[in-house]
Parts: sequence; C-alpha cells; structure tokens
Amino acid sequence: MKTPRSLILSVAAFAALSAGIGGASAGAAVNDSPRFVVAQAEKTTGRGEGVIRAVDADERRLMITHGPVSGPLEMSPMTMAFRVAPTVDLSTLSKGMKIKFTISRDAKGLYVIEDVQPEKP
Ligand SMILES: [Cu+2]
Repeated sequence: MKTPRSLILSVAAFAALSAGIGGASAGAAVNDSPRFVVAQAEKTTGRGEGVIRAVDADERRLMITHGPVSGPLEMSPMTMAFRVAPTVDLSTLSKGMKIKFTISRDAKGLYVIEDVQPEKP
C-alpha cells in the first residue's frame, strides 16, 4: 500500500511543482503587462533650445531648428516639426523666435512639445 501511495504523492508533487512553475511564469506575465503599460504611460521628457522656423496654428505644429536635447529623452541637433501640446499658447510664438522647450514622447513614440519659453533677449 505504501509504495503506490508514495508513487501517487510523488506524481502529485511533481504535478504541483509543474503547475507551480507554470503558475509562476503565468503570474510574471500578468504582472509584467501592467508594469509595461505604466512604463509606456510615463512620459519621457527632454529639454533643449532652438529657433522657431514656422508656426502652424491650424495643425498645432512648430518647425524648430534645435540644438542637442538632453534629459531622459535625448535628441541630436536638427530641424524638425513637433506637435504641440494643448497647454502651449501658439499665439505667443512666431517665426525667428529663440526658445527653450520641453518635449516628451508619448506611448506611440511621437514627440510633443509640452512647454515653450521664449528666450529673453
Ligand atoms: Cu529633433
């Protein structure tokens, strides 16, 4: 009687161990998903300086020639168009203006200007 029972227990223990391992990785996958979403939702930002080349109020875009952007979010100097956050008042900005700006990258990997400060002359 002992041998079959211990065999059954061994099988049960093995099954439990296997389930445990499977459960652990399933749990990790479940835990990873929300963390991944949170990481994507957290905004990565960087700061830089540049000159406004064009203001597109209709599309809410700024064409900027910018220097190196530093912070968690980095970018090499270049001229490019940025989407502009609704909090930025485009009416205060014009072509040729020197600015300091903060950009972020959203979950889709798109850059957005979050803040613009005209440089004081
Ligand atoms: Cu750029």
